[in-house]
Amino acid sequence: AWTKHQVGGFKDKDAFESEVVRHVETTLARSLYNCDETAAYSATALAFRDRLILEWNRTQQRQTFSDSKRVYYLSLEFLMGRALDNAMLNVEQKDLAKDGLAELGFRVEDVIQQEHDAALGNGGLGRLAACFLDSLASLNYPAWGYGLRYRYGIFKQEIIDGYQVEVPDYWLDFNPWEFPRHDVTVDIQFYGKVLTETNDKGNAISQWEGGETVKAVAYDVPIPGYATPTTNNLRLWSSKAASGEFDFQKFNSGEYESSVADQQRAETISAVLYPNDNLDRGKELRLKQQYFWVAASLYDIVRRFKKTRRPWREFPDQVAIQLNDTHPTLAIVELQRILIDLEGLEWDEAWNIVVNTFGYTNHTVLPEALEKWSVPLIENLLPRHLQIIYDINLYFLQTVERDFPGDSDLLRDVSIVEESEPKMIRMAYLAIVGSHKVNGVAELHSELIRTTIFKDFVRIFGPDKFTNVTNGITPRRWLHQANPRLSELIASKTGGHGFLKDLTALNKLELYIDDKDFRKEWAEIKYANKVRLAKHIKATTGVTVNPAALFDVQVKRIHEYKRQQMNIFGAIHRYLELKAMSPEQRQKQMRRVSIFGGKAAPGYWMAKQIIHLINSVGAVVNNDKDIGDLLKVVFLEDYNVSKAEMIVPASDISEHISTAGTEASGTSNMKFVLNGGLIIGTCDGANIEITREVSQDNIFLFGHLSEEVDDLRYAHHSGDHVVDPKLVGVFEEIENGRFGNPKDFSDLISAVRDHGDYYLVSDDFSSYVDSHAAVDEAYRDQEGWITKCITSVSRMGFFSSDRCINEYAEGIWNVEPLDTTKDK
Ligand code: 26V
Repeated sequence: AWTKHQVGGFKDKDAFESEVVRHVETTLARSLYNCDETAAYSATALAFRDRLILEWNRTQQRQTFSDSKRVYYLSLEFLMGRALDNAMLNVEQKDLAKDGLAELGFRVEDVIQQEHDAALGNGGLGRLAACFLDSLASLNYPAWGYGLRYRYGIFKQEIIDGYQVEVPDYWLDFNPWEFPRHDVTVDIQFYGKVLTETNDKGNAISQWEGGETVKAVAYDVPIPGYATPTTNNLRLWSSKAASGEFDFQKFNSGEYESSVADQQRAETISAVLYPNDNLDRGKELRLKQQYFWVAASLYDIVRRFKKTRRPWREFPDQVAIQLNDTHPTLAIVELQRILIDLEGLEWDEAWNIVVNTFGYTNHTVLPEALEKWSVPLIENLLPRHLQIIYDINLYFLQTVERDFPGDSDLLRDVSIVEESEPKMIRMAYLAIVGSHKVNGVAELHSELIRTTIFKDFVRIFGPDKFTNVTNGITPRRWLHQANPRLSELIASKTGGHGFLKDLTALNKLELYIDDKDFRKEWAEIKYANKVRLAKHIKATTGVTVNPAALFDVQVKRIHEYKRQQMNIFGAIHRYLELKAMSPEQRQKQMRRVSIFGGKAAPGYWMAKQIIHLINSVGAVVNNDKDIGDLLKVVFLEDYNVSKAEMIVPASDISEHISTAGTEASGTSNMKFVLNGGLIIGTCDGANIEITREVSQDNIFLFGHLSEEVDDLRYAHHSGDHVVDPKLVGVFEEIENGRFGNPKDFSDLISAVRDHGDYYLVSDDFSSYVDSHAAVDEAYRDQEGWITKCITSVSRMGFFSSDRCINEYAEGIWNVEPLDTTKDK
């Protein structure tokens, strides 16, 4: 039988140490005497990387020889965070590394902190992809991720005078986790024209002659599974100029500058991650990114399939491709093009293969986030693809006309081509038509897409094509790594670390709910996590917060639909109430720290105003002698994955307060509860399923339901829209200049008061305030609170991304894990 890390691990601490020393002295060319923490990090990372890559090799061999079906997860974003801690924990050798580093004079925690986050994503969608890679490897699925190797990840956020300032995130100076594969390249075409000829059978044969070629170079990132030899691959494509005679000629004929310019233009494709989340702006460079990445990935997948020498009809038995939102939808068109133009298959046979290969996951219902590309743009950049899209649409609309004769409204509504000026290609519709399964990411969201934005497609394809796979999170990073003490405490009560592989084992904790020592240690761990966060707050903002106060956290991308504005209005309301009290009354109140974090898209004016208001309120409240510890308001700069690992375990209550029906799932809600924090939230996304699991008694729900939203919005425009009186009081104080120049915040107020309050801030405000009062009362009873927390954690097993990946594997991909115990 296998010892778990026969290949990947170090024999012992000394073996690890000598590898670190070797890397310091040779790879880094430094002496041990001037080895600082940065060098210690580099050498440790290189030492672990060396071991991982041996396992990576064996995994690839095993998967190739077993000839099993592979999953390809196509995502424009992988929000990975740091890799070293995760690698150490997944190969179960962090203790050994800790001891080894200690002998060399370093603390493992300090060494880990040296690593730059791999921040190739915006928020939930990118982090979900990262959790999925961890689960796929941990469950031994043969799976690859495909993405783009951005030179700049999501920008770094600085807060200067209360305003967000964006700083570029150049992260590739030293990245030990990637392996350039200069031998794995694909030439990608753009522009050009389509040549159509008629062959001897009288069939039209189309060939695309590109006008411009860019080279895709593969960079591989090993993805270690937890406590398993499986190490999967994440392949990221980087763009560079296709060096050919053309360049060479230019160069020799003295056009040095223009040949350099060509190179830079090519490299621009993978230069930067688009920082919008939930907003589609239809920029040509973004379309170029999408096709570049999709074409390179498909070439790679097809090349691998061809090596098996199977007939094309077996492609879907070997390959499952999952589309993470519509961003990779061109893959559907590209595979059809490969099959008909390059491989000579008939349209119907090819299309059957395509549909059986792809699955599409929708992550949002917000109309402004649904991708559409203008026909002239596609026609220019990808002329052959536009023809194929028109043909896909034609055949699709023919089946609709056959099944629903004479329904011209339906034909117009479901057409992949929107008849606007200019015409637009609706990418979600193309993804639905080209996939065999479409899923939403939480029950409510999946129900909403079936009954609203995609309802016509349910009529056409039947209900079975549309399914739900509720999101999950990896307990390795979001419990074991982020909260090591809690992980150990849970292990001590549940019979070891098995819960990290089967999270439902958490239910054993319910047996200890009355165990005094257990409860005491539980409370101590939460307190210690709060102390650590309090130190970070002090060091980064200068604000002193009391770790005994209730920590109330909202960290996520800043967006009106997520309603950080309602949270800060609530904090202002709390402040005004405290100010109005007598000192005696005040002393009876609960202490609060209101903690915010998150990035605004650089062009999102309202989101930036929200950040400015939070900081302006903090500046007043935090320096008010009447208030002291009773209320602090802090904004944490540059929220990212590694900060989340510190913030999440320190929360008492976290806010998931989107307008009902707008947050597809949310995943941080799961992370907070798993770490022993409670939630205040709306009946939206996965909050609903969290409630089902932990029970109504252990969550603070408020606000209108998604069924009510349309009517409320309609009523707002009927003239008699009244703003909640408490909120009126808040607006008055802002407009009095209590928090600085009121003009800076006037758009936030008028969105609610004068422009229809689209996100229902006023409608939900009083129940939000009441719900916070209930939180205070519950927190006053510390024993009752701890009971709620332990009970909730014990019931969170469902939200492991392992459960989620198993559902995709069975219901969408039809793939099975590989038995890793069979190889010698
Ligand atoms: C859309 C677009 C539109 C084009 C420009 C750039 C861009 C970048 C990202 C997106 C994706 C928006 C969808 C999204 O992030 N959805 C989030 O997905 C999470 C994982 O399923 C889910 O938990 C969140 O509720 C959902 O908002």
